[in-house]
Amino acid sequence: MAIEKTFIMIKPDAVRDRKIGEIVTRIERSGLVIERMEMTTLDRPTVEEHYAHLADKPFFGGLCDFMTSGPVVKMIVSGPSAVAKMRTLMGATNPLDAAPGTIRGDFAVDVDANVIHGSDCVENGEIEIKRFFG
Ligand code: RTP
Repeated sequence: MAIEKTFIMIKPDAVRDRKIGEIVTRIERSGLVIERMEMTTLDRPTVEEHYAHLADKPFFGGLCDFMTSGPVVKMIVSGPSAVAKMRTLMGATNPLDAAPGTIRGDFAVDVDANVIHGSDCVENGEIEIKRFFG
């Protein structure tokens, strides 16, 4: 299995709800490696760029408000098939569809505030790591 890097972000709702520790524990327990981790508050242009593929959606403004509403924890996570492994750990985008035992299944109830972001492919992971870590 190829060793990959993926970009992970604990969103402002989970930071506010003091879930950082539990989420980090799940990532480490999975066998993946946290290579970098930093708490920061995102600026709006960076969030708008990150979610540019959703710019025409009615929820885009609210999504950008939410993502800039407080600190996030950004990470570079690596390991065998790290992109898919993290997507499995995270669960479905909509917490109503996320299985119990997944991060969103256990900690999120609303698609507008769904606790965690993870890159959807290796190429986007590279772009996102550059965008958020420079
Ligand atoms: P993410 O980027 O946060 O990991 O989410 P994703 O790839 O699983 O899903 P994406 O389609 O890129 O959506 C990004 C974020 O937009 C919010 N969303 N809200 N109200 C809605 O119907 C809706 N749909 C998507 C979610 O917060 C989602 O994580």
